[in-house]
Formats: sequence, structure tokens, C-alpha cells
Amino acid sequence: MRVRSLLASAALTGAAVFGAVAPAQAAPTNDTDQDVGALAVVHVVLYQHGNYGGASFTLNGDYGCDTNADVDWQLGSYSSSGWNDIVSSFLGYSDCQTRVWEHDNYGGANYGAYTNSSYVGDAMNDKTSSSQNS
Ligand SMILES: [Ca+2]
Ligand SMILES: [Ca+2]
Repeated sequence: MRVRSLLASAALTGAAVFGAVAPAQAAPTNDTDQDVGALAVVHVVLYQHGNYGGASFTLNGDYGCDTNADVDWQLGSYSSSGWNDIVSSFLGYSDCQTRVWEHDNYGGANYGAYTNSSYVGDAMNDKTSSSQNS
């Protein structure tokens, strides 16, 4: 029940964020805000516990990541989705690697970028507030 309501809330938030992007900017450019919820191409699934356990939070978009190290997709705050300071592991998809950040808007300590991580480490456990996919 808790997971279901989190995802529903995330989908609504993501739709609002995505709707703000003009169609002309929807081409595969860098630093594009991610959609959240179970839609489109999955970039990364973040998990509440280590080893991909507990509740999950999915970030996605209309297309995947390219093969360059620069940032393709990002989400500057997890707060509106209810996922601030929860993430302990993640699984990447669509050629995306993930870097998680301690604070909103890619501030503080960071971990990554990795395709998968069964545990983000003691320094970043339950601290992720924003993330970037490259
Ligand atoms: Ca956790
Ligand atoms: Ca944090």
C-alpha cells in the first residue's frame, strides 16, 4: 500500500516536470530532467534496502543514455516523490550509469557513476537526495 501510493505520487510529479519541457528541447540533449514512475524507458531503479530489496523508485524518460561520460538525465530533488534519504542500492538500464548525490541539485558527497550497485556504501546509505545518469 505504501509503495503504491509513493509511485502514484511520483507519476503525478513526473508528469508535471516533463510537461514543462518544450517539444523542441525533447531531442537527445544533455542534462534533461527525468520522468518518474513506471513509464517509457527505464534508466535506473533505486531501492530502499541493499541488494535491491524493499520498495523501489524508478527514473525514466523517452530514450536511454548515450555512451559518453557526460550527464544525459538527472533529477535535482527526490523530496516530492517521498524518496529523500532512502536509497541503499540501484540497478541501471538503457546504457545508463548512475551517480547519487547527498543533497538536492547535485550537492555534497556523491557515489558513482555505476551501472549497478548492491550497496551504495556507509557514507551514502540513506542519504541520496538527487541523482544523475550518464
Ligand atoms: Ca535505505
Ligand atoms: Ca540527502
